[in-house]
This record gives sequence, C-alpha cells and structure tokens, in this order.
Amino acid sequence: MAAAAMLIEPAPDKTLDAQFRRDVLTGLSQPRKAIPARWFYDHRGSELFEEITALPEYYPTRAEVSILSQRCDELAEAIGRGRVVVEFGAGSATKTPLLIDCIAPAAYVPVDISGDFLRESCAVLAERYPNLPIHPVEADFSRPANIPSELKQHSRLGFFPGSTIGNMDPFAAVDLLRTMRATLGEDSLLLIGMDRIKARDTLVCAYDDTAGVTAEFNRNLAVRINRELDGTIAIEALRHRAIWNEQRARIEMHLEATRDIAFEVAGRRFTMQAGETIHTENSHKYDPRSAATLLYAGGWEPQCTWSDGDENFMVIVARA
Ligand code: AVI
Repeated sequence: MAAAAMLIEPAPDKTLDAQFRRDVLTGLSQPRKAIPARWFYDHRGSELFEEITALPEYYPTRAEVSILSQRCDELAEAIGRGRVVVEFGAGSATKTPLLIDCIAPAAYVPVDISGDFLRESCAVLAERYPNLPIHPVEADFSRPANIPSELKQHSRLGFFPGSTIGNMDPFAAVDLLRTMRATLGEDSLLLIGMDRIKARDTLVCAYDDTAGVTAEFNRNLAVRINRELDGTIAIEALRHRAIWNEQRARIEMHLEATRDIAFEVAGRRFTMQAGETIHTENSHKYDPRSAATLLYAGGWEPQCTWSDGDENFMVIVARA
C-alpha cells in the first residue's frame, strides 16, 4: 500500500453484536415486525449481494457502471483532478477504479465499519495503483469521521455509489448527507448514485429474480438470527416478498410467514400468523426532482446529473 495503511478508529465487534441483538429483539416486538436492512450483510449476505449485482434482472450496478465509464470526460470536468476521494463504504473492485482512472485523485480514503472488507479492497487497489496514497479509515460512516490530517490541504470528493442512500428512509438519508458534509468540509463535492423511479414490473423483478438469489439474501437474515442469537425460526416457513410501494416510491422486501409459527430468539418467544411479515428492507427510488430535494435538505447543491441510456439510474455531482 502506498501510504499509511494503518486503520484508525477500530469498530468494537462486541458493540456490533449488541446492536444486532437489540435491533432484532426490538424489531420483532413491534406490532409490525421490522429489522434494519444493514443486518443483511454478514459474510454470506455479502456474497449473495455480489451475486445479485450480476443478475440479469438487477439493472442498478450495470447502469451505474455504464454511466461512470461512458461519462468519464464529463465527470472529470465537473470534479477536476487532484481531489482526495473519500468513499463511504469499502470500494467495489468495479466502480472505484473507474472513478480513479477518470479524476486522478491525490489520495483515496475508504471509510467502512468492516476492517476485513477495508483490508481486502485496499489490497486490490494498492496493487492496481501503486502510486496512489491509500488511507483506510475503519469507522461507521453514519458518524462524522476524521480524515487523516496530512490530507487536510486537498479538497475532497465524497463517493457514495450503488444507491445505498435508497436503503435509508428520507429522514435518515438527510441526516447521513449532513454527516457526510461535516466529514468532507467546505469546498467539497459529492458523487452519489441513485436508482430512478420506473415501471413497477422492472422494479419488482429486480428484487424478486427468477433464480431466487434475492429470496435467499432475504431469508439469510433469519439464518443469521438463528445462528448468532440462538434463534429457532423455521426458515422454510418464510416466503420472500418484494412489493412496490407507489406512494412512498420504494421497493419493500418482507419475509412472510406461510403458516402460523412460533419461535425463540435470544431466549425471548415470538409468534407470527400466516401472512404476517417481517419488513426487512426499503429501497427508495428517486427522480431528478426528488433527488435534488433530498440533496438540498442534506446540505448539497446538485451540479450535474447523468442517467444511463434506459434512464434506470442517475449519478449526481453535488457541491457543499
Ligand atoms: C445495497 N442496496 C443498494 C441494494 C438495493 O438495491 O437496495 C440492496 C438489495 N436488496 C435487494 N437487492 C439488492
């Protein structure tokens, strides 16, 4: 790795375990059961998500990659060269190099709560870009993070691809955008990917693929609960559901009980009636106007927006 490979602000695993336990127990105790989507991503969940990104029905990854690769010159003009790129989440092997090739950053700072993913993605990038200073920061990017002081003189570009912002409800998304602004500081830019509103069938198929990978991804949350929290959930009694909520412009994923079930989690007893669901994910979709409103509320002024040829996905550059 070209520069400081030290990880700062290590995330305490015990705290994560406790948060998982609390979120699951609280979520299952509500009249409408719901568990935050962040808990999908254990090792198996991350593998399944990688598989999802290659599915024929799941267009967002391909669409975003096509924008980043085909609009390189325009991106370079909008962003300029020599910024420090701060990526929120460990970089993906496909998207981060596209950006680096395009804007020749002064340094790359991935911020991720998982030290393992950080190490993996930094090792891959360090091999590909031996002269690029890489400064991984092991931290929860929903809290203000410290950018290494030796990089303070450079302007920053926040990079938040993948429409991950869509997995937050609009209030949480605004909070996150404000936190990113605080981390990045004055004179910074943000390059963000957002999935666009489109025909219901296209959306539902993207989240309910024929190979059943998204169904397995969804059910893996219950598998994780059984393994990590001494759960006794009958996995085969949970059906994957993907529903387009038109009013809220979001895809909802649920695990629906196909029969009455009772189970224990961490010593507590829960029941579900046939047809009752655990709400496991929201994936909000935007159009250019609602995206701009969200960005303004989060302290960012949109400068340029690019969509892929099918208008499935947007990449936006916004200014602090
Ligand atoms: C990570 N996130 C942007 C994905 C999405 O499209 O909301 C997660 C996902 N859930 C099911 N398929 C993909």
